[in-house]
Amino acid sequence: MNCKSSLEDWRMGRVIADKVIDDLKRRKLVTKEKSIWYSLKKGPEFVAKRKTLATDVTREHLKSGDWKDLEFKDYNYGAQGQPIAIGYSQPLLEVREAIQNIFLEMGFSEMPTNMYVESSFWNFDALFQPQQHPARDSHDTFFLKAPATTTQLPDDYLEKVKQVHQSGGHGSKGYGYDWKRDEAEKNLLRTHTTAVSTRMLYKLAQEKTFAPKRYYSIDRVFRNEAVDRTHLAEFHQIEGLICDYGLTLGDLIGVLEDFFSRLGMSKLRFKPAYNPYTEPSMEIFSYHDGLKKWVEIGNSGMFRPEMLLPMGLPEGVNVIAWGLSLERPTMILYGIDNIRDLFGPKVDFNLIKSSPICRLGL
Ligand code: FB9
Repeated sequence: MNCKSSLEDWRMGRVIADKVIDDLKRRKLVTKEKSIWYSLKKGPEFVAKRKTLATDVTREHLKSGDWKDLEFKDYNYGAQGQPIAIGYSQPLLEVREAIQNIFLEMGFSEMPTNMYVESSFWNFDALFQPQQHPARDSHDTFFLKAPATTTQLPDDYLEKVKQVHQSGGHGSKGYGYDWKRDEAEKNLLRTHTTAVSTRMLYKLAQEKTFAPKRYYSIDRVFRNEAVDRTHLAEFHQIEGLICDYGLTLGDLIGVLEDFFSRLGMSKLRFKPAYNPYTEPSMEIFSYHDGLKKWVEIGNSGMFRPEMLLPMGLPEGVNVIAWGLSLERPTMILYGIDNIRDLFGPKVDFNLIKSSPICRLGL
């Protein structure tokens, strides 16, 4: 079959065998081209001049009276309303409010945490944290260049703190090192809101008659730490403390069970831990059904007598306290994997807009 006759066939619209086409293609005499054709024809609604459907009865329509022969567009009851420009609360503030309400329901009052800059004295020394403790060097702590030091430390109390560090007292032998005032006067960005707890307990000790107290704080703390998926150089610390006669470790465990059950965490485990300012100390773990694992949810302990007695708190008064972060529960509750998506310059606003109301304890 020669190509002239087959092309003729094609022109006449006769079917050409595939084999022939393949042959012609192999000899590059023809190429296959796909073309799509549409035929347009009038639809049922076709009109020469489209009538615009009115969507509103306007003043002009009423005045001109032409509203009588207007055709109105059907109501689209499914139409979304204009998005209302409302504010959105940062997930962190949502969870902060929920946890604040738990503290208030449990009879706690908030400590004033509006001072990010603190002296080493209230942040470390008053907590019986020795001056050569690793957390006190610039690898872990942001020290201030200006004002580099503070001048407002209560001298008599400072003397007592010096004594207890150098030679102990109240049954403690202290650390036996040469305590330096200028080290305590160094200003820093507070590394924990426990610095505020110290100030509040000292103030409480100055009152004529001792009254039991329940305090809480939720605010920013700063640590010169390596930034990673769950850690930034600053985070929000949540802290609770109860100050009263004869408080025991059992009371601490009891109040932790109560507090965390209101956060929806019931199965708790406690692991002995160490903090310079509490003895005994415990890390707190909770079994998280969603994550199917035990999660470390905080730290806790009983403030040492070497911290409380120099303040002037009466013998027999104990202080139980615990702490956790605000970012960790918020990340888990909102399913946020990287802390930088939750806090800081890289937060994606749509996450804030799309984040549902925080429901704790469910
Ligand atoms: O928040 C932490 N974990 C956490 C808390 C809640 C949570 O909720 C989920 C919804 C279910 C999940 C996780 N942590 C404390 C534990 C860890 O994340 C830990 O690795 C990191 N910690 C921070 C400090 O990091 C350097 C969290 C932060 C922390 C640790 C200790 C304290 C406060 C914050 C404290 C304290 C304390 C101890 C004794 C007396 C007074 C205060």
